[in-house]
Amino acid sequence: MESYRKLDTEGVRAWIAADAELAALLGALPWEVREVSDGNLNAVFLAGGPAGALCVKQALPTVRRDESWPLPLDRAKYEVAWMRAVAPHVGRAIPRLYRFDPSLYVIAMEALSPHVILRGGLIRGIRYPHAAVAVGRYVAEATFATSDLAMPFGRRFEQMALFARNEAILRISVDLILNDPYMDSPRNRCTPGLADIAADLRADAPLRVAAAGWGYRFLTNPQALVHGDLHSGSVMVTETDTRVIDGEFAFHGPIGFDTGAFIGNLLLSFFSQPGYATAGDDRVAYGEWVLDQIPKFWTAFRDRFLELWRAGGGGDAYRAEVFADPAGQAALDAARLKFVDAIWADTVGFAGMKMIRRILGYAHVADFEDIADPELRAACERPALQMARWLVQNPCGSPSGMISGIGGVAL
Ligand code: SR1
Ligand code: MG
Repeated sequence: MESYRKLDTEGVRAWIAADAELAALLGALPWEVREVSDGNLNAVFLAGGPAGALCVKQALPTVRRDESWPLPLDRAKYEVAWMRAVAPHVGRAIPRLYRFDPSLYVIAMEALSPHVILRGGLIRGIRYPHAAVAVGRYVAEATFATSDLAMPFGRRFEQMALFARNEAILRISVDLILNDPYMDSPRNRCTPGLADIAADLRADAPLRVAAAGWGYRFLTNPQALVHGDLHSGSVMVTETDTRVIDGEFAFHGPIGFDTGAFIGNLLLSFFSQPGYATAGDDRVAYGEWVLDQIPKFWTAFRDRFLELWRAGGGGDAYRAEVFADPAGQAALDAARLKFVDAIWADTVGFAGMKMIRRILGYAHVADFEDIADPELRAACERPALQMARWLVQNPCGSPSGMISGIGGVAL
């Protein structure tokens, strides 16, 4: 901590120059370094030279937009641990890690260019034909490999213990997702036109019990190493390439927490679309395209997860030797299908939880925040909240059932 200092663009330039390998990646001077910080927590810079580019990310000692909220710097260490844990299993689905500096809490990684943040593309109404499938495959590969289906329990328990020490960051999820939205917390805020529905939701005891159930599941079901913050701001895309970034919230938790985060954020995007309607484009067709990504994402996740499991795991759960006979194999396959059905149920519940926290809690999403007219914003957020309340309490059905459920929400 003593040697820590916040880097500015000059500091980043000097930090790279002091590392011959990183400097060689950029090539001869001059280098362009610019700050592109966008998320809630970290400073991010892009450095480019004649030979290549780098992304340099530094953990800040407070929430980036709220310096009164301190945060431990060592969350960068857990992001690096996440990258190292999943990289062997997910191919190029995450950026390549080049360096971690544990004194400045700086990570140097592959610069993704010309990628943009998926959330920004969804706000602008751009179609990314491969993104949902790529993210679905990413979740399947990362979580299968770090579950008891693929990892011997000794290694998994060690990994679980490592990520469990990222306590301050997990505390953010526990507070901001699982609890704050369901009570009066000074951190909560919402669009003024939603005060009635916010009060109604906080008075809804069955909803609060259902939400607490998802909180309990988050805390007590360490199925695999999950990303922990897999919203559309944690995905970078081009038309043909998709990468998952920002694993600092990773922990061993329910797989449905990741699948639910992604689907919940697709739903938020869908409900925000009327906020971007123009005379020439009512955004209805685009909204339908966004909804179509839900079954694509889920099917890609489910198929890849089952494919990996059927190919053999190597973990201590559901060991192949126990099911070598034909009856055993048939029973095991039925168990696999039940297993992914249970992940779907978690997906539905956590999708709802993620939606509620982004409308009534501390950290909102640009999908809604960029709608300047508060009345129009409230009109978009209201049905999203209604849908989310339903999802939290009805964790069943199928992706197509989820989409037809939108018809039951007053749009
Ligand atoms: C105080 S941080 C709030 C949120 O930012 C991160 O991106 C996570 O989503 C976290 O919950
Ligand atoms: Mg993030």
